[in-house]
Amino acid sequence: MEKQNTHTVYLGLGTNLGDKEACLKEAVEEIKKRVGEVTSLSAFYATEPWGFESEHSFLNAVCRVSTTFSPLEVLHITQEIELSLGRIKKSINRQYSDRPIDIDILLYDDLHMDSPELTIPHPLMWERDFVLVPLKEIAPEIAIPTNA
Ligand code: PH2
Ligand code: MG
Ligand code: MG
Repeated sequence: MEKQNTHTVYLGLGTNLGDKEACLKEAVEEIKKRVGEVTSLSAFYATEPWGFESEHSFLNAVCRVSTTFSPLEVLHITQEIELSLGRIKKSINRQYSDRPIDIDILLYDDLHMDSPELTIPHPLMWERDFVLVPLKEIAPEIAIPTNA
């Protein structure tokens, strides 16, 4: 069979409800089963809520995945994983709320795309230490754009 093209995607994971460590581990297991091989996973970082107020602190991580799926396919699969792990509300217009799991596509190869459904690179990633610190741990070669 012809080998399908594989792509490198970085996913940001975050949770601030329930058993956060179990949630992140479960999300990574589902990503392995449904998105592709997880070739790197950062440590889990305890972080304060960014961009909204909450009494619940976060646990964040970043993983690198080798996938044959397109960006929109990855989006839809990760949204299904969020739902299966109990995510009910989606953030709209940066109105954030507590959540058992959030999986965000940060980077997909060198792709830049901007559609109503999905923007890559993630438009806020360069402002967020809860993304940049774990990303730097697993991919120190990725440079932060100076005009981001
Ligand atoms: N996610 C947000 C908004 N704020 N803060 C932290 N610490 N971690 C997150 O994952 C996070 C956030 C939107 O998805
Ligand atoms: Mg998010
Ligand atoms: Mg999200």
